[in-house]
Amino acid sequence: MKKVWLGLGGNIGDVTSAMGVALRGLDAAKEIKVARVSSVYKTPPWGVTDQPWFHNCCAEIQTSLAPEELLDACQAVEKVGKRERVIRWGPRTIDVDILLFEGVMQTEPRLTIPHPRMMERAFVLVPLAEIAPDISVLGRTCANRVDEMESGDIQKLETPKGWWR
Ligand code: A4P
Ligand code: MG
Repeated sequence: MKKVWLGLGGNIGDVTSAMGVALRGLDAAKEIKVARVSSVYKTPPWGVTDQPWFHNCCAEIQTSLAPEELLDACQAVEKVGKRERVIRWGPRTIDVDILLFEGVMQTEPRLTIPHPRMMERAFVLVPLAEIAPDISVLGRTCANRVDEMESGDIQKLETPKGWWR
């Protein structure tokens, strides 16, 4: 089993429950175990800024799947959340990205690991730092990178432990 970190988010409808559906869907696969999930955060839109705020969280999972197989599983649970791809970086019900995959670095059109934009995104790093502050990406720890970012707008929501179950 390999450790993998996922980033989840969306800004249409009840995103917290859509993220719960996605995480339970992944956890139901026999090759995937959801090990830790961060709190839910309300985050200002990054990229296309003229759209509603997002809800985001990060999760640590363990999996025996290969990276591309895990991407298939993530895209399958996105479909359950009725995600429609319309505008790049635009509004979405639920998006599940693979951030880091233990022992894997690759740049392929279908799957790049580590996620190419994760280190510039407070909406990824703030929840990730909650569950994995010491993890390092390209020589930088998550917590250390968050410290130098503009992340003051991000709000941690009061979510009970195990909110996603
Ligand atoms: N792909 C390549 N690498 C990966 C990876 N590590 N994980 C490919 C997942 N997918 C990966 O993604 C396009 C293709 O990327 C996939 O088919 C896969 O083969 P997509 O999800 O279809 O398209 P997208 O999400 O519109 O584009 P992109 O560039 O992935 O957008 P992001 O990076 O997901 O950003 N602001 C806040 N506050 N919170 C957010 O969650 N999200 C976005 C979307 C923009 N602004 C946001 C947020
Ligand atoms: Mg995406």
